[in-house]
Amino acid sequence: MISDSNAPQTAYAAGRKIEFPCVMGVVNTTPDSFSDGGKLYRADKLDLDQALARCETMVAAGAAILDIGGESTRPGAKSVSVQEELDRVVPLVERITQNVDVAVSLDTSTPQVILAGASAGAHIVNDVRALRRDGALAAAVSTDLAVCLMHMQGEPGSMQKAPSYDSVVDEVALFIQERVAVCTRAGIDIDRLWIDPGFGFGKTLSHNMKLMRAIDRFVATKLPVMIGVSRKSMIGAITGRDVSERLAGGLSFATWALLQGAQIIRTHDVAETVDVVAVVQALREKNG
Ligand code: PT1
Repeated sequence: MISDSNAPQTAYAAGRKIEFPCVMGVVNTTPDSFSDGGKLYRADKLDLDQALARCETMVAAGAAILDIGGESTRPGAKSVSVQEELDRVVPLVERITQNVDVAVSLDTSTPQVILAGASAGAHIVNDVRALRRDGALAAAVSTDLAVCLMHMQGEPGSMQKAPSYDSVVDEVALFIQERVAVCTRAGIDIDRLWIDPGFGFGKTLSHNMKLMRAIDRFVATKLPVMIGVSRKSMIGAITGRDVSERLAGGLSFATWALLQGAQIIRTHDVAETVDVVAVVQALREKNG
């Protein structure tokens, strides 16, 4: 029942050791995030002090990684200019790496953000487009960042209009396998690669549930598996809850994913998810 996988228990990201399983805290620098849009804004500008305070709270709560995003990728989100994304992400990454002991992830598809973020001390690039944007692969190759390759069908603006698969698990697994091959051929060491089935990215509830039931198949690749379901509409579709009331649903999915061997849980609710990780790890202790 509790999978005894030999999936990796640690990874190195830009020289920083990360122990699995772990929690990645979501830090949105966008004014239009689906769950906490604009809370870090004052007079239409990202408040860096307030953003850093949010980061420190998440690290105190046990986040091993902070995911810094300057482009909303929720369903229907609008794209941003490169300059706007740079302005939102890079100063905050600098502040974090200079002040907080935590791994920093760039939630971006933009080559300029990958390069500037790496220079600012980031450790991971988390790309919902799996380095398919022009120049992104070359940018990642030129750094020593770990790379999370996520599956998405379509683009955020339209991806939920008509998601369609013959076999969603096979197709997502094949896509990830192909992107892993592209990355390793381009010179990214396999030890730098993480994978994510991309919950809610061009998927119906049924697609999401099929993927969730098959997490062990992604774990079997031996690459660290990341799961992001925090506050998403798939929880709302099951529980009937509004976005502010989806904590228990998200923790339930996190528990399931961890028991299947998932390594990284991406969440807005760090303290609660850290407790879930602790309980699952306690269940795994054979001598306890
Ligand atoms: C994710 C993820 C992400 N999710 C990774 N990065 C988002 N690696 C941003 C909804 O249905 O799962 N993995 N970066 C946020 N995206 C969404 C998607 C937010 C769907 C909300 C929904 O409500």
